[in-house]
Amino acid sequence: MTATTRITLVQGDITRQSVDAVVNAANSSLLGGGGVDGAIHRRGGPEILAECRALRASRYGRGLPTGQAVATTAGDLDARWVIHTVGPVFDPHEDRSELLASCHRESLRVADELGARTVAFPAVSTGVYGWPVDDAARIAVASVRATATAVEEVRFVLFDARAFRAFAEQVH
Ligand code: AR6
Repeated sequence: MTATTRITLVQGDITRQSVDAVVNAANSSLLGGGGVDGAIHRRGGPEILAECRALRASRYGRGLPTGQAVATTAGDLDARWVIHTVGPVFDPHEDRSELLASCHRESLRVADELGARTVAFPAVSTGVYGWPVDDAARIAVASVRATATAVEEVRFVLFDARAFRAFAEQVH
């Protein structure tokens, strides 16, 4: 982040946020799934999936690699773009934290390319992908702090109180 970047925290539903860009905790297929991915596609409507399919057909025939990020329209969400990133599956036997940091760095890089000034992130990898939320919060916040970006607000939107507390520990 830079001197003009603020990190804010909200407990709630990321699909209800008014921001320039919403980050999606996607999978490599870019074709949807459960969790926050399912919620974004449900509320955002079919335009998002249509652009994801086009990305698979053009740039990402083998899928979006873990740790990378790519943008589509935000469809019916109150946002301009969805930035899809693929978090690593947690593995207690292998340190994949650099890939989780990369998700945040790359999402902010894409946000800068788009000119997004407010970006909402979910707690990437902490659901289906099994990452312990305290550790994920530490990595996510450190990665944002270490990334030079023109984004003015990085808003972590945490679904439950447990995740909110984990992020609050890191930010305050
Ligand atoms: N708003 C904010 N956070 C949410 C919402 C929401 N509407 N819904 C869930 N969360 P997950 P992952 C939280 O499983 O672990 C998908 O099937 C949730 O409580 O969505 O990165 C993809 O297609 C958790 O804290 O993402 C992939 O296959 C966090 O979002 C896979 O899951 C992330 O949980 C990705 O797994």
